[in-house]
Amino acid sequence: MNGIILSEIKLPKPVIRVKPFQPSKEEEGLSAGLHPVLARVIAARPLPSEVPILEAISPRLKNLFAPLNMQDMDRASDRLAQAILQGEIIGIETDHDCDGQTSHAVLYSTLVHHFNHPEDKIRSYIGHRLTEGYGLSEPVATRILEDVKRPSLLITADNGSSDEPRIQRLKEVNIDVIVTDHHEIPKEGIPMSAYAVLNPTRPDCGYGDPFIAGCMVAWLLMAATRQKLILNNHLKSNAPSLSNCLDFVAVGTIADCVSIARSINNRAVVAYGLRLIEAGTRPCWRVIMANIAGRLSSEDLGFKIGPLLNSDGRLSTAFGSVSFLLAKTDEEAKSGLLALQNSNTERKAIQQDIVLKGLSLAKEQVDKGRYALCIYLKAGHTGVHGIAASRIKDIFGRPTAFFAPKVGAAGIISGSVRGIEGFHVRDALQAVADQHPEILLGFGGHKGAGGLTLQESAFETFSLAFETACRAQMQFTQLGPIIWTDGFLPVKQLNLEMLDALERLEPFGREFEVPVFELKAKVKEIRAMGDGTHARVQLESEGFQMSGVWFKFRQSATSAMPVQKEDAVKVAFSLKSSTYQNQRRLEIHIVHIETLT
Ligand SMILES: [Mn+2]
Repeated sequence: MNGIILSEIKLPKPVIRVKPFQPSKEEEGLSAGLHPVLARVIAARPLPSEVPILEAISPRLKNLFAPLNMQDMDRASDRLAQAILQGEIIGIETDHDCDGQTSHAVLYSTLVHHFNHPEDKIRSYIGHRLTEGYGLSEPVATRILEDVKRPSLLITADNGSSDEPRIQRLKEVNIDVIVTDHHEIPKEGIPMSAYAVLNPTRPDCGYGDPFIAGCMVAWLLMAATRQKLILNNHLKSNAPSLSNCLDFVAVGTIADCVSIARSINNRAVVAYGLRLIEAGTRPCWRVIMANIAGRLSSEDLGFKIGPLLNSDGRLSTAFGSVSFLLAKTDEEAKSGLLALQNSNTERKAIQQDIVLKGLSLAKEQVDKGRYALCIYLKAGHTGVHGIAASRIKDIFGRPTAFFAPKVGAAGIISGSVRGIEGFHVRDALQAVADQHPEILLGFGGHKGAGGLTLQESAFETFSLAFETACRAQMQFTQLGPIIWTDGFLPVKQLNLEMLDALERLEPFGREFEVPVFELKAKVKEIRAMGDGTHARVQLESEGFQMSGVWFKFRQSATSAMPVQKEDAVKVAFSLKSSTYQNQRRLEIHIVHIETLT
């Protein structure tokens, strides 16, 4: 299978479809004075209905929900304040992904810079992805127990809700554990041995927003603790607010793919954090901004900064990323960035190889009529199978599980699952577990994504059970790749004013995607550029001529042209701008072109 090239695999062609929208929301937007195009865009995104529309689009920090409404927050922040006042050794435990890294940075920098806790009284623990797995695992718990400077208080972030047995081990030697997490509570309930469990998905949680990321839960703990430390006179009443740490929260929130529509908290912190990053408030942002031209967008967080930080945790521990985020000087940040760029390049090469191999296996399953795709590569890499699952899910428009051997555990494989619109990953895994309790060694996740471990010998059984679970859920779901759009945009509205108006809807992210529009046109010319996988396309529509850029329009420079001159087509596109000789110009970015017959 080595050496296979993408162009040998005939991939399904995406179809362009108008995303469903709520006419009543469109009305509300129009009455609030929104431009008709914006009102229509908003109506196709699930903003919370109880908040006035303009406030939901652009919430302020003062709209953030109060931390103390979270179940256990009072108890957790009292305990943390006590540990600070008494100079206890405090441990921070997080995963290696971007949400974990930024959570780590929030906790660490707040303890040191806001609460003046001595750095030698903070212990950092990050699970090694390949050898220690996710969460507060046995190896991580053992490391904590054997630490020469053992903490008396441990804060987990972005994990811990499913780690009762390890938390119990720590409790036995009087380590208090404050769990801060946003993953769904397991069937068995919250970890009873924890000192406190902060998790907005707890059924008894009064916070009111289950969509926040792990780094935001960690930030809320610190915000509540700040209030306690002011009451205790450890901090002055005018001590700086923790809003200057929302840069970290913004990055973790976007990278963790939580909803940017359903949560005004997420919208507010991402919008605020973006401006901190853009202003270069830390050495790490200053060196990153040197590589980004113009205004920083939420897409930059999602496609540039997130993957860069994540690459470190994929291949080793994530200490490199966390140290980069916390770098004290620009020099330190520069060398950190270089190391991250190298591991990102390595990650991309490994990923490309694995996606290619996975594609051909996936294609065989699609040809057999499978709804769900289950791929196991013996030579896979658990560090990138999440991204691989995501790519293959997009290409075939089907739920995808991607497996590789678990490092250091003979006969065990671990998998990442990614779902499509209208599908719940964790529910599907739960259905498999209910039907075959013996085969799943462990699993977790939420609606869009999940992970699991299996005996290698159970792979076939899992594939069939997962297929059954998917079919049960997706009776009415359309399979195959779909490009969702916000409807037709008249050619005369293709201008910079329109783009400026659309940019006021920032931040974009999951469930609040960058608007994509459609138009009908005739292809006047298509010309490959760059490495031959990008094209410039001349179009004619409603008597106007226009030109657009179509990135990755074909799999390789030798693949056939997907459209021909004079074809009547439907174009899905988004609006961007570029600056040339100080002149800002509108750019049409083509997402897909469908030939009309
Ligand atoms: Mn997370």
